[in-house]
Amino acid sequence: MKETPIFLRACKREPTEYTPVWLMRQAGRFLKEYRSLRRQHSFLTLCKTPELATQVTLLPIEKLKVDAAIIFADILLPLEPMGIDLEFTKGEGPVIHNPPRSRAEIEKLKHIEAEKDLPFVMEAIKQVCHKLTGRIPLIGFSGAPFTLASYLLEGGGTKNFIRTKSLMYQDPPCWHLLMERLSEAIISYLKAQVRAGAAVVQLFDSWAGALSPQDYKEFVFPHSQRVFHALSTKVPAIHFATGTSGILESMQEAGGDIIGIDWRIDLGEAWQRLGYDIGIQGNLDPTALLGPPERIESKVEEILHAAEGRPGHIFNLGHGVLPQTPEENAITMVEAVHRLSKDR
Ligand code: 1CP
Repeated sequence: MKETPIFLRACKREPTEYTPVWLMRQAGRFLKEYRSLRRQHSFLTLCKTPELATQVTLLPIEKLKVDAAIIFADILLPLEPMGIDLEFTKGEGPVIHNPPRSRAEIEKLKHIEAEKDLPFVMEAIKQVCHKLTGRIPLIGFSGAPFTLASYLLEGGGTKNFIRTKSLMYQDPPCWHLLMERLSEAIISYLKAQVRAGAAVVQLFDSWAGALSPQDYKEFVFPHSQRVFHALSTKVPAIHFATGTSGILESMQEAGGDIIGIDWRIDLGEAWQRLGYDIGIQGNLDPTALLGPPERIESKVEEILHAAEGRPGHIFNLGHGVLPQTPEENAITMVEAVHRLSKDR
């Protein structure tokens, strides 16, 4: 019988010989081969061509020696079959051309069936799993309701969440309706990814830390909780956000087997607050990978020290790897995590 991969054992908080590690956005823009593929194909073409998405997913695996793969896709993909006109523009990131501006437009958002509406993602997952042959697990993912709602309402990325928070405060029933629609789509999308072979899922609530603790509880928590309830017991789930200091316990209550945190909070402190019957993922500042190898190594050591060798720590950056990151520095980080955690 094949041994369970170390990453999955850590998800269950079983002791492992070393701390497993992966990098958020590891399959993207910081890799030379990715940039060269992007000169030939648009981002959406890469996502919608399973052979290409498979190739990109596998790029970092051998190169970085990470302990998990993450399917090459984007959190915004499920918005398209909901009726959203989505474009990825050069240098500016995602643009939504028809953000809903009224209750009627929110009501018009289509219900999706992920296998039918996003078949290319499921096909890519199958192909990746076939190639990985169970050596390391594949992580499926989705945006969380709040983070998706923010892109949808703002028409792209945002600093101040003006339209998002305005809807929340001005028309709570309409806000909750939007969050319900998004939650349904997310549940369908994540369940389909698990059926296709994803062994772990991560819910990216990247911008949930922009909310007050009270607003998180009232406007976000019930919807994220519904998503985790719908998934529970199938595969381990990672619940990630940035700026989580004010919402950490609420995130935990909403769900997830592992809580993903960024570098703005000490990992040891965060884990103590959560209690040790839940796993933790994080939390190196991605900017640290721009520094010299000695600094990377000492930062890795700091985080391993904060985790105190407890089972259930998954090493990661606190947010996505920056496009400017030299590949060799990411390799240095992964190697340091493996070596230094073995020695502990
Ligand atoms: O490892 C990987 O790269 C896997 C695939 C992946 C993932 C997990 C991509 C590819 N996107 C994501 C998640 C994602 N997308 C998040 C959550 C993680 C995070 O907070 O960073 C978010 C917020 C997005 C939205 C998005 N898509 C942005 C950010 C915009 C903003 O507000 O700043 C951008 C720039 C994209 C486009 C995108 N997605 C992925 C790639 C490789 C790219 C760049 C496209 C290109 O090649 O030009």
